[in-house]
Amino acid sequence: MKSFIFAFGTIILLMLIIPSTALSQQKYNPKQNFAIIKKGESVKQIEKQAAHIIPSPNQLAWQKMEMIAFAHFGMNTFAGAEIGSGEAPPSEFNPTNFDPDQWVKILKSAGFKMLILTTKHHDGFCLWPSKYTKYSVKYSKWENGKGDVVGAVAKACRKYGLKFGVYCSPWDRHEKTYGTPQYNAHFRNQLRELLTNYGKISEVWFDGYRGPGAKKEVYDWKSFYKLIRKLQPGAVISGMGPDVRWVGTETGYGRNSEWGVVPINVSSVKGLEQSKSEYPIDAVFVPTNIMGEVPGALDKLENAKVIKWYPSEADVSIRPGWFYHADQDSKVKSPRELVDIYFSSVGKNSVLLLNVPPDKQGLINKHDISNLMGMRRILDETFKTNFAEGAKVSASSEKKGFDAVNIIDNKGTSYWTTKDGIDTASIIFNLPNKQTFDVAMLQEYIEVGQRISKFSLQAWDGKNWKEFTKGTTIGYKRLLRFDPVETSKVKLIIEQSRANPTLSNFGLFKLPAEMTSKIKSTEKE
Ligand code: FUL
Repeated sequence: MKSFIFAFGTIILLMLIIPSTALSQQKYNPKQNFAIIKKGESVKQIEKQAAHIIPSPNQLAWQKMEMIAFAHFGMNTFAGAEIGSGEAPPSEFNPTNFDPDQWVKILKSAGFKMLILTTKHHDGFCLWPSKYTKYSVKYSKWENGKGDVVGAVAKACRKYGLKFGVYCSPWDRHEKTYGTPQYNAHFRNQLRELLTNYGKISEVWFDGYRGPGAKKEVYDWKSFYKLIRKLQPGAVISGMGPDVRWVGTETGYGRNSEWGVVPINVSSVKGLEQSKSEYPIDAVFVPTNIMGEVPGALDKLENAKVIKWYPSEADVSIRPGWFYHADQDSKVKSPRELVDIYFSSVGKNSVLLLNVPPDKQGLINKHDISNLMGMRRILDETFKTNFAEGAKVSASSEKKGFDAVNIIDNKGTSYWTTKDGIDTASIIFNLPNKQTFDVAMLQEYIEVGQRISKFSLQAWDGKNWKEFTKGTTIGYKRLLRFDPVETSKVKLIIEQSRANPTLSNFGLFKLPAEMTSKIKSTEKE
């Protein structure tokens, strides 16, 4: 009995002393990644449920990358096409100076954390010597048919510490079985090669595009997902996959209100309810393009059958086309345009997927390099000093162990939140000195869900608080730009939140002069 009391006492003691942050590091349960909306549930209940849906570990790691590079490279690079017919002869593929180390070194120094390569675009030409087709690098002149672009790029990524992802187009204009039930097996065979022979793959990108007049093919998505989970359990499946959603434009510009949790289409709610799989969504997921305004808005959740953590990725090309064309060398997006895209994607709770297409030599072109480096320089300059660092922070409500000071401790692992049941708050940052800034950064602790839906920022002018910017959602990261503010005291007011709000990071920064001259209205907020 004594030992029982001792053991019981020890458990209670441990429960008291284990910091509550450790609770959030409990093992992830896939059921926390989605919710089934039951008939008769009130808006309030749905809102609370949505606020407690969390990202999977893969989704979280992916979100934290912030910037991913895309490389559209293939037959189109040589044929001068965007969507090849699948008839260009393999001999046309012949980069004269192919050097993926150059790509990776540049992309890494520009700030990208992963590179996704178009291993096969719509024309069906494979950048690896696939056993299942004669339309590949193996039948080209390049390296006498002994070369493997996928292998070389994967190797370069590993060498310089970049993650590697694969784009493999389901729509295949060359493959004869396309449009018949046999195609699914063919596609799986090709996927299996990609997922087995090239080390760790961190993202598999499924394009939903199929051109006008194309043959119809009923893709067996479920079987593709199953294969990926088995061979590459660390990969997120994007686009037509259940882990990462396409933001809905190809401009790199995300929405002002972007939620991690949105409605999804499923083939069977019952199937989902009863699933014991580690990936319950996969078997019922119906891929759909999610476009239009605020897909995670409450009225949309209310009418949904299933809602899920399904974060957005904003893809865009640095050039007008996805593939390299010499006549677009003068149309490469400028550093300032790229920075604007960064603020409008990463700064709006999306991950940026920027396409930098290698040229006919097999190199990233000098025009692209120069503008990428220009973008990096502006971003480094902007974020080099956080004026909120060292501030005294006080919050209107603070849960024990989740103090307001956590917001500026520069650790992504700690966060502030309010006492239970309190969904609004104000936080005052007393800056060490009077400062001038025109950028604010806010980050929620999305490990426990996304909650904040309305906030504003005010500055103390010596007599009164004056609002200088406001917003709706925050999510993983929200960046706001505004006219310069000079103050030593800033107040953040969280006006609405779906549950107790959290913040893991806050920053105030100043844009360099080259970004603020003749600022366009779209470049504010
Ligand atoms: C689209 C494709 O049709 C484009 O060629 C490009 O690959 C882009 C990323 O996705 O749907």
